[in-house]
Amino acid sequence: MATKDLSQYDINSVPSAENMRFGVVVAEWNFEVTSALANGAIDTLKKHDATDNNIFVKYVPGTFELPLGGQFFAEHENVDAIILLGCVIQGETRHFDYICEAVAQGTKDLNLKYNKPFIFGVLTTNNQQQAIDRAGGKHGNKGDEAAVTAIKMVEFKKSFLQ
Ligand code: DLZ
Repeated sequence: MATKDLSQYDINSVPSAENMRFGVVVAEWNFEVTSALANGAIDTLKKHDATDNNIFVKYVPGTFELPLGGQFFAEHENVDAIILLGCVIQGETRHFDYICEAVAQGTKDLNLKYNKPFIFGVLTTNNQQQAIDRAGGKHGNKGDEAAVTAIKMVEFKKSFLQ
């Protein structure tokens, strides 16, 4: 996975997602950015053979709500991985720190609680331009990266169950 361009990866290193089922939770805050992340993630899942029938997209108000949205998916939908997409932009107060800390810890906790991949597709940037650059701009799309990570982690889990 590249660090400069979030969309650059070895296409042959990604297994087929033909029989995998994915939840995608998208934060509505900074929707110009998060909708681009979602488009990138969905396009990438499909590029690797996931079907529309196996991709379930839902929206939550903000990034803070992503872990709970992911938990609902784990409890009520038969999915192999859940991709959480958000964008937190630094403001004048410490709100940024609290949201970033909560969503990162919350996502980690979900992975371990459900023994299932919950992918951290959250941009945490100093300004809007940095976010746009990473949501289909000059640094690629973190949604693509999140989708590739989801597929790889589902395959990784499967390798222990065979
Ligand atoms: C309140 C807030 C602020 C200030 N900034 C962001 C942001 O940059 N990105 C984001 O996704 N959400 C933001 N929110 C909303 C919180 O995530 C959350 O929805 C509210 O605090 C309600 O729980």
